[in-house]
Amino acid sequence: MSIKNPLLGLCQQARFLISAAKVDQCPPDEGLEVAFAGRSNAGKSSALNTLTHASLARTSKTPGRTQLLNFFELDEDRRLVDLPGYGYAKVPIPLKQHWQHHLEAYLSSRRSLAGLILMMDIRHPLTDFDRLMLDWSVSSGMPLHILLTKADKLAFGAAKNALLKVRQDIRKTWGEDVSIQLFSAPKRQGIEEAHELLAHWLGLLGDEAEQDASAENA
Ligand SMILES: Nc1nc2c(ncn2[C@@H]2O[C@H](COP(=O)(O)OP(=O)(O)OP(=O)(O)O)[C@@H](O)[C@H]2O)c(=O)[nH]1
Ligand SMILES: [Mg+2]
Repeated sequence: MSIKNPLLGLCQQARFLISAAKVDQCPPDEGLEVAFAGRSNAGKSSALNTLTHASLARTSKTPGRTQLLNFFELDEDRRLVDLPGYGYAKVPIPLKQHWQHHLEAYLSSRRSLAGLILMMDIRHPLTDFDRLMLDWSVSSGMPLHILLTKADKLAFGAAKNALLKVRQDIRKTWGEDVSIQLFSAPKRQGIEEAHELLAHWLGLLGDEAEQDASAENA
């Protein structure tokens, strides 16, 4: 990218805002936010930390670590949200139902939600839960971008092939609007591509930023 992405500056000032166990504990539904979703252990918190160059979100070898919606503030009007991982079998059922209920309530009611980043472990893509998220996003017109995480676990060629295969499957079922890329937290792979997309969704680059600027000047 030739122009410096304005998101880089915002990442430097990113800070933890609040943990919400339910929708009514979320920060005011204003401005724009992008949420990180995916199966437990897919690497959501790691991706969020890698993309903000910070250790904001807690990561863990034990799936089911993130049990609340954790909000991180980039500036007054922009947030990132680490969502609870879905689909972890060892979590007691009432707790699982609690999360799923609140996750659904969040997804369906949050007006400031500008897009979803869906993390899928490159070795286990397109689980039933991923498919539900894709169905929901496409049917509700919510922009969705996929990070195929842990790409470092495969050799370069195998990772590329996995990307092509999953991309093809997604196009067939969910159409052209869902985008997908490789990502690795320890190798810091895929950061620039994800940053560019986040900056667009958060109104920092492209059409939205231009519209904002012209609205301010009007
Ligand atoms: N090799 C490798 N390991 C990763 C990568 N991303 C995450 N991990 C590891 O995978 C495990 C789970 O990562 P988290 O980021 O905590 O996963 P999560 O999706 O936030 O999990 P929950 O909060 O339980 O839903 C940790 O041990 C991470 O170190 C990656 O890109 N490569
Ligand atoms: Mg997590």
